[in-house]
Amino acid sequence: MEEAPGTTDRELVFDAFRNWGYLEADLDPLGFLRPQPAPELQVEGEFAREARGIYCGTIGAEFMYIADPERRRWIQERLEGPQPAVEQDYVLDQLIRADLFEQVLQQRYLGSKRFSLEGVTALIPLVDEILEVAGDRGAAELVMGMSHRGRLNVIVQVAKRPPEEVFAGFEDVDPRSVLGSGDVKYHMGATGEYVTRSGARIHVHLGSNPSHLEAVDPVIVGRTRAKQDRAGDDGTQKFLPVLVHGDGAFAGQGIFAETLNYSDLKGYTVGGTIHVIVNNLIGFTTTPGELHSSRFAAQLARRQNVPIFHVNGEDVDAVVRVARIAAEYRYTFGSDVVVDLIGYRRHGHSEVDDPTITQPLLYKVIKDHPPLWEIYAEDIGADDVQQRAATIRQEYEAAQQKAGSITKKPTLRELPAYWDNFKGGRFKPEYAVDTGLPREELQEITERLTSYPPDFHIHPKVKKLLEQRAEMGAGKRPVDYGMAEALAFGSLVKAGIPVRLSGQDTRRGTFNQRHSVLLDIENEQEYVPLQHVAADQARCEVYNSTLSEAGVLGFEYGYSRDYPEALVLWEAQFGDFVNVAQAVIDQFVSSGEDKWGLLSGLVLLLPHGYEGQGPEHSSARIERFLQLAARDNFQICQPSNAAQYFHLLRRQALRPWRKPLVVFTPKSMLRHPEASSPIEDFTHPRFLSVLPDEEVHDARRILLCTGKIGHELRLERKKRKDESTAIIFVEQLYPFPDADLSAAIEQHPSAREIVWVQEEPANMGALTYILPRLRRIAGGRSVMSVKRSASASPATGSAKAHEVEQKTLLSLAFTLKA
Ligand SMILES: Cc1ncc(C[n+]2csc(CCOP(=O)(O)OP(=O)(O)O)c2C)c(N)n1
Ligand SMILES: [Mg+2]
Repeated sequence: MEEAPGTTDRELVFDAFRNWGYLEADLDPLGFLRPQPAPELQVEGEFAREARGIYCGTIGAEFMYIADPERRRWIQERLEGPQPAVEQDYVLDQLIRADLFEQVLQQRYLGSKRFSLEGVTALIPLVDEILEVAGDRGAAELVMGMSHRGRLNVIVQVAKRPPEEVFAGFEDVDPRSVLGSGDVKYHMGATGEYVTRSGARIHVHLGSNPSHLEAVDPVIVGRTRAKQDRAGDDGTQKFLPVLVHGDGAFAGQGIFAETLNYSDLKGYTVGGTIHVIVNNLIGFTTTPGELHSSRFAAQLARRQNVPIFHVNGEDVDAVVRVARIAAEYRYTFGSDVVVDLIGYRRHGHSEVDDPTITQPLLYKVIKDHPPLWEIYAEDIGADDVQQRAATIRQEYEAAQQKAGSITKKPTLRELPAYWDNFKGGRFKPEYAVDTGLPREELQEITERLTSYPPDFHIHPKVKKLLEQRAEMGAGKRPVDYGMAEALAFGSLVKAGIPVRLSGQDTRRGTFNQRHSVLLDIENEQEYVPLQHVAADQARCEVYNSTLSEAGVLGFEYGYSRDYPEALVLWEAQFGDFVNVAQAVIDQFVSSGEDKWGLLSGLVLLLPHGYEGQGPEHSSARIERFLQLAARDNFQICQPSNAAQYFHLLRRQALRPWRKPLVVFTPKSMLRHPEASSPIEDFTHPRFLSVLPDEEVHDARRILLCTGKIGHELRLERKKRKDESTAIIFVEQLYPFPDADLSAAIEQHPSAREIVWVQEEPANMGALTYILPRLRRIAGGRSVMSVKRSASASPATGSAKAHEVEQKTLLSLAFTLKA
């Protein structure tokens, strides 16, 4: 008779449990998430008993989909081999501290939100064990991102801020320091030093974050990458990223999936991020069955070669073991890893929320459920636990008393020294720098940018492009945008300023304009001229990004936050797609300084312009950026020629003022002679925020515009043989160049009419921003505007309709009467 498979063959039985054991594991401390019987596991016998003990206990591991057998074997050995001892007394202390901290907050500040950790308190020993492993591996810093749940507790227990600082947040001391700015206490970042049991000192940095769940993920990973790049070869050992997620957010928010997707990519990897899901099996009032289509929120991570360790949050020793396995896995394989810490939520979503309305049965159980430290003390037979608890409670009470006498809002964090030389706040004239370069230097850089090794088989089209660029640099042909950008990057890396650019198809350039990476057509070997500008130059990196906006923009913003000396740029494929990243723009790029006092010099390159390519290939939504502009929070520019683009990029890197820069970049104008510049313009001192009209003197009518339409207006003027209309380009929309614009207008004392001309519909573009400002400086002249009619969609889908519209705009610009 044939034997039932699996009952005698140890490996077969074990494989069944390795594959499916997590389904029957005992993971929910309150028992609501019931084991799901797996047919493969309905086997008896000694091996089955043994395997069940390992794979269906309080740890449930999902890892058999990992393609690399060595990684699977490594995990198997860790789970099936002898288990390291846990220092239970030490862990008990952490649990008491974490829970009592919440309880003191609850008693002292009844009715305030704190998003208590109670129910998943094992997070604290979990992170402690990660730090223990990291310390052994030479970690210098834990870079951590997390949202609301348990954050205040983490600030005290992990980032080691004195508890009185957190209490002072509840007292809301010093409100005058943050009128109109600042952020709520559970969003502010914190830094401190953690000393592990074995004596390693690890800097802990918990990043500031917005309410928008998971939006901080790419930012933390980008920041970690910048820190690692600064550190050099052992950067991934020294800087360890840990992201703490809610179960609802982990499963639901796409920006996390985007972040996970680039974890193994050269331009974005950080040698593995440890993800911890603080899984209370609820999101606000919503149940797991409503939050995700999978059994576990964590299963989103299965799309990649990432192991998932579910663990019952009330078996604290198992939590500590899993933390060690996860951290060692990250350090061994340089991979992301997920720990799914399953517990419950003791109170409502926040403490002012009554959960018995939406989860009456669950909360009946929770009401009678003892705190974790009591359960653990009993498990390990600690007898002095009440005494220990009383002592710890007294410590917190004393800290709470102390908070009452704090009068200045505590900052909770220190900035790294590399921020010492950079400024935020309002622009000051002393920040201005010259950005022009002598002809000889431009020539020298051009030679480096247009040459390649003698045995390199270059594509004939690229060869021609480089020949043209050589002529541009030599002054024999006007310089186009692609070359202007290369000259800017080349001159910066030559001066020791690193350049990092990423975006979709950015290495070649969406419009075939960049060609930053040359490919040998016989063997696809790469040659990057920008990496061969000078012997002691800084890094120049250009990456094709994943097909993501929010995730990648978040990453580059994060990178810029920890590399202020570098020029960091993100490019949208078309500016139209930037709205996919709107939360990152609203919550970080435009408001990070206002909320958290944190600066960034990130550059956004957004191709913009009405060229008949339809509603989604026309507008980068200038109006949206202008609406966000206040208190010099960022710079919004549209350089209308190549030299202006060159000066603008150099200005961004060379000024000590660190402000995000939004650049509306051209498409059809990239190689257009009208927008190309003579090489002399690159020797001029600086970027001009307004381009006055050099051709027409004392005009009767002034057309004011920004970007491509200005060039079209010039052609139209030529066609009309008009000699009485001046065309002025506003190159910097924000901060608004009042003085420069006034001066450009004053050059035409006889002008009676100023017309703002834009391609965008009346409810878009710069119109509503510019008109009131223009009226202020118009000095009695009448101010009019020419634009497309207000429209729900940015542009027509018909190329012919576009042409008709565009013609009408140009004609009206010259004929409209007040
Ligand atoms: C992008 C976004 N959508 C909605 C919210 C509102 N919100 C705040 S917390 C929360 C529930 C979060 O659930 P989960 O991720 O499980 O975290 P938990 O609070 O349970 O720890 C929601 C919907 C938000 N903050 N961000
Ligand atoms: Mg939750």
